[in-house]
Amino acid sequence: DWVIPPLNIPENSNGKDQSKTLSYSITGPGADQDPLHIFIVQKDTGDLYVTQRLDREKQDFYKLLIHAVVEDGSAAEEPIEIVINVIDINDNKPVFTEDIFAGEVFESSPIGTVWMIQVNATDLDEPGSDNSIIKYSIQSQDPQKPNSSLFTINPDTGVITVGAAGLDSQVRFSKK
Ligand SMILES: [Ca+2]
Ligand SMILES: [Ca+2]
Repeated sequence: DWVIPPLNIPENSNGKDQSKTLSYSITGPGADQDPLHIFIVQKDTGDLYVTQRLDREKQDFYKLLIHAVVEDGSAAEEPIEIVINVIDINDNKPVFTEDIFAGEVFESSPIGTVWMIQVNATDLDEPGSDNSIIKYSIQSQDPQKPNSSLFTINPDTGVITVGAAGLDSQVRFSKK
């Protein structure tokens, strides 16, 4: 959505100017500069088109200048600057910063013991938006002895704690 400033037509205009054909063009990154031709404008109508899928994670806004020129070559109006914001959608999954987070915990550790492990993931979607909120949970535990939920993970911080008694050996923990 954008607002185009009003066009100025002098009073007492006999209308001759209005019969001239305007020719529209756009300049700037995304048009005639790298990345080329993401936006094109229809020369005679001024309709602006996007030619490909936009990726906010590559470029989150474009600033273009729209020029309107009378076809005899004289400038009709000052160029208009428009800013096109690319709205984020949730198209990136969180990715763990490590393939394996490994740690050690003493056997017989009491419930609530903070294991010296905090898993961490990042998400490329817009920071601070709902699209990049990360919640951690444990999907599975191997082996499932002496019970299947020896550990708990803080969904917000990724800190893993001992969630049940009965640790009797060194365990290894992966992202799965
Ligand atoms: Ca996301
Ligand atoms: Ca996104």
